[in-house]
Amino acid sequence: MRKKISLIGAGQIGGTLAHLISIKELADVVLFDVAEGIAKGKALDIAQATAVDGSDVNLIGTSNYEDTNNSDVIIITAGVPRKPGMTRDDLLGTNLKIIKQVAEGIKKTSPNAFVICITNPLDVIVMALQKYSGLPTNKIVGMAGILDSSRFKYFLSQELKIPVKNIDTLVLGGHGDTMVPMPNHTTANGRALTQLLEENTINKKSLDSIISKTRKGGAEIIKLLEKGSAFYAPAASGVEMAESYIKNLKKTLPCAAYLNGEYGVKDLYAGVPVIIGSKGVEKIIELSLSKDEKDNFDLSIKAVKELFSSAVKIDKDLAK
Ligand code: A3D
Repeated sequence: MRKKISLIGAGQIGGTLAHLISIKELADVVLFDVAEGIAKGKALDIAQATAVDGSDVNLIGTSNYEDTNNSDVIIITAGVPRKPGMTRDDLLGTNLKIIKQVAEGIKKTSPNAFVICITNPLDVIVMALQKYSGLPTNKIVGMAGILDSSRFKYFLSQELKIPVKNIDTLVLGGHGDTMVPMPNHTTANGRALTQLLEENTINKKSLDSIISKTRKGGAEIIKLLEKGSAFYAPAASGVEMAESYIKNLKKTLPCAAYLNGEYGVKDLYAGVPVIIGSKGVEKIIELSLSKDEKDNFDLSIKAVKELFSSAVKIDKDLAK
């Protein structure tokens, strides 16, 4: 039987997710949104595209949680995106309320689903989603690291003039201005970036500027779009996580996962490499970090913890 993916939020990312899932024939799709017309309209539009794409999946749009019953995967993008000049943290109050409603909806209808959250501010919202819904921590993850890594890869590929697929790298930590690109865990054409630095194929100044561009990658797009934030690369990243779960690919992917002592962090969601297979988050990979990387990672964790404290001040239910 075909799998079922429900997309909570049928906005820019939700619609793109639906089309990608349909093109890949990964699952039947339920597009859910409080704005029922948007969900229904996009489902109908993409369903008509299946005739051209040659894909065999069903799509429906709805504002009724019952239609998402027994989903295999749920991807959440419900919430407001940033406007030019805003930080992700500015979205906290509004998106926290929305995520509480979503948690109520999905825990009743799909308690066994693998849930991928994309709504910002990512690490704190995914943590709140887990607390509100009570679903197991290995079944709730946040998407950010794949996107941040894809930005780092893209900027490096432009600088080194090699195809993006020949670059392997990771961005860890929280999905905010303190995210941690990892030059020491980066290879280009199979060669360590540290080595390329030593032989001056890339210089320190260019690398620092690439790291800064990666951290500001989302803001650059928001400024250009004027309305809304990035959605193609975020959707592609969400689909990679869903596919690894549905097909039990056991890929190692950087995701916001629940840490229970790993990396010296307890009871917090943050970006680390994890293996995603049919059991959800099957393993957290603990990399050895250099002093610099560890210092930056700790700084990023501190920022996530501080924002979670602000969330608890907004809603005392999160203190439980
Ligand atoms: P947008 O196009 O505005 O879509 C959001 C949708 O959520 C809208 O259609 C709303 O009607 C809907 N919505 C609002 N409240 C509810 C609710 N209670 N239940 C169901 N649906 C609701 O935004 P978008 O798709 O561009 O972005 C969605 C979220 O993803 C935002 O919070 C962004 O900041 C975030 N985002 C995260 C990343 C990461 O890497 C983590 C990247 C890009 C965007």
